[in-house]
Amino acid sequence: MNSLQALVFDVDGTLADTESAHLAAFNHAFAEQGLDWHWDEAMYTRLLEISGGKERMTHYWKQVHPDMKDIDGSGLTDTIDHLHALKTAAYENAVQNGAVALRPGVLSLIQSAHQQGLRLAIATTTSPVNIAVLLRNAIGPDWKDLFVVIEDASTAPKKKPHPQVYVQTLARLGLPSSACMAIEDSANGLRAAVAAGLQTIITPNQFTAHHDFTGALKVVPDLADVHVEQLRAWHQH
Ligand code: XBP
Ligand code: MG
Repeated sequence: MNSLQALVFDVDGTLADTESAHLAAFNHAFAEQGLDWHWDEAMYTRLLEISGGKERMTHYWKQVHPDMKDIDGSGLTDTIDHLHALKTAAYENAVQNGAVALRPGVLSLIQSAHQQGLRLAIATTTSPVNIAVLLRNAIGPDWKDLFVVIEDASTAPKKKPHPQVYVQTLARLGLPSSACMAIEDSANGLRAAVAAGLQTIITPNQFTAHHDFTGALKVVPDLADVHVEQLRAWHQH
């Protein structure tokens, strides 16, 4: 029973290098709202230590503009919600127009794992629309047929490194953590998956290469040469 039965994929930074597109969308939303906020890559690399776009913007607001109580009369929460809606629309538009491609090896691993009967799940802190636009574009309109469980910001409000999204994914899979493996890109993601008892493969990217991946089962540059057989061999049960 403890042989490998399921793969649980993170989205941003793992399925695709999406964070540059997220960064552009945040800046677009700030400009659209008439704010003089602008996040550069160095700042965004630090801000990515906060999972969740709304949480990230709230953190920035409180850290950098603590004196600013609200914008055009609506309070902090309403303003953040409005900014996040603008950002998500901008991100969706960019991905729809081809701004992001899946990382090397991701599609072939998903397809071969599915063909070999492994159950596939998604455990992410991003918003559902972001998953849909990415995978509809990359896989096609029936992309959801490949995943038996999807847990995201709408179902798991406690963001990584909190393990909630992985704990809920395992519960819905109906499998022990020992029969599953997580694939992640960041320290927050690794901590969340390990806290839920999952062996975790890390594929770093430009925003997370400097992170501490202690506790990872393996750290590999990408999934280009990682096939199901390799994951089964690495899986310690
Ligand atoms: C990465 C995140 C998300 C994205 C932005 O999610 O932390 O917040 O940076 O997306 P993942 P939202 O768990 O897939 O690595 O603005 O929708 O949060
Ligand atoms: Mg990620």
